[in-house]
Amino acid sequence: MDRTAQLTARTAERDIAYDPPPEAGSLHVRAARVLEANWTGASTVPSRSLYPHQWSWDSAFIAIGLRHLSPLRAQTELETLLDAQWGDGRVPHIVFNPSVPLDAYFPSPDFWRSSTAGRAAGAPRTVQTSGIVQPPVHALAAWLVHRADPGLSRARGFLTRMYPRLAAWHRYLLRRRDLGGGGLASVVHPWEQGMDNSPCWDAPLARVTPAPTRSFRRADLDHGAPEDRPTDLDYGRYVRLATDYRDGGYADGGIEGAPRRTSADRTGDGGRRTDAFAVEDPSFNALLIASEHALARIAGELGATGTARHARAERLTAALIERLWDPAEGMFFCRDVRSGGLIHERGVSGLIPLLLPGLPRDIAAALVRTTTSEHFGLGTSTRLAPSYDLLGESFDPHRYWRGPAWFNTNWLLERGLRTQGEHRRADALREAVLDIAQSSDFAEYVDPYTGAACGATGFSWTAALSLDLLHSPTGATVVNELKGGNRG
Ligand code: 9WN
Repeated sequence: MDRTAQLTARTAERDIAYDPPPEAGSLHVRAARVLEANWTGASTVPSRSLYPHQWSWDSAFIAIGLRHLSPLRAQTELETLLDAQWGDGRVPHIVFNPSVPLDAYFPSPDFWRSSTAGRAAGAPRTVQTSGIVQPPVHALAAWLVHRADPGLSRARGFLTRMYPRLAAWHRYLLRRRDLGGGGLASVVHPWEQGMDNSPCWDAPLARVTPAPTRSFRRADLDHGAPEDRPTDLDYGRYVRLATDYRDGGYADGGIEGAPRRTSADRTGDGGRRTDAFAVEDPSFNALLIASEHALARIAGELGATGTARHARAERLTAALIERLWDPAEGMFFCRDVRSGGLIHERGVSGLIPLLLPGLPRDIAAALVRTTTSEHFGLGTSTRLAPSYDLLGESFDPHRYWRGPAWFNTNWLLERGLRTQGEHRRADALREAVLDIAQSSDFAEYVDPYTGAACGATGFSWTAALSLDLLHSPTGATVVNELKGGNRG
């Protein structure tokens, strides 16, 4: 029996229904069907049409939902992803399925060439991956998955096997990606932050000379409406950045890495800059901090002390505030590491630090005000928070990450509002996620005013995170989960 067949058989044996069997047609049943349809035997694709491989932060969110259907499948999801980890600790943003045709998704494995271009960075030889990363939600997911069935987790040595890998992943981010020198991790490509086309990237991306449109073929437009997707100009820039990173052997220049060339370096191909894009993002770093708290809990479960990790998470929270908090605007902004300044675009990313247990009260209160202000309209003009400022010049209710509401960010905000004791607002947001996930047929994203579906339907994290909200007691907070306390 091959690995996939073994995993499928093991998973089938252990499928668990937590609650009394739900009625057919219920949210639980419909969400479970989406996840079943997108399951490949060892992991879950975000969408059968648009994203036919395994994506990193998608898998973490998917595992958080899957734990309510099958803790074994949830563990397997994370194990499959971390099996593709690179020697330098990075967890690649895509793990390619070799049975999917090359032209089904761009950029495909022959673009990234991980096993050759990534050799010096320790890319695996037997599995093809991308060379960039995505937000570190994995330790948080691993901890929540463990809590769903600690007996199974212990019997399988799940956390014992995950812990060193997750620790290496965080080490990579903190040592090799501290490009700004202030303690936070930088992203070197908009795809790394996960909110690919956010207006927050417009200024730093403007420095990047786009790859010619004729040099690549987009596969996303075969499945998605062009007006819902990034423009060709943005795609040209994404391709340029990824090509340059690959051609530099995916080398990083943090305190442990080889020195990176500065943005002034030229490659002599007509003005192309290397290393032009480096941004400290609030959501990416908040998720790293939440995951560092989770890693402390995992260490505790394994009989070690998590004190040093909790302390590091608190230090990172202080760095996040020092480098990215804008008290006048009442939210966090991205920092453009190359120009040195804050990027004054209001993206939903700047609200995600609500998730952090160590946030000072005044900052948490200001963030809640901004969430409900006319810029995001939560609970007034919108039921789900938009991905970008409703009043921003670049706002577009349908275009990728430039305004539509996404379910993963709204799940994070729901968890964040609860963490800050805002249960009434969190309850309303929970109801909205559950209603709109169903009415949109588990859309990838929706118009923030109407809830109309955009992008793909049957989207895995939409189904998974709805399941999580459906089954998590409303009184549970991430503080309890991350710093000790009741089960949530
Ligand atoms: C590039 C898979 C991914 C998500 C990202 C989302 C989108 C890919 C793309 O889809 O990105 O990674 O091709 O646009 O922006 O957050 O992980 O669902």
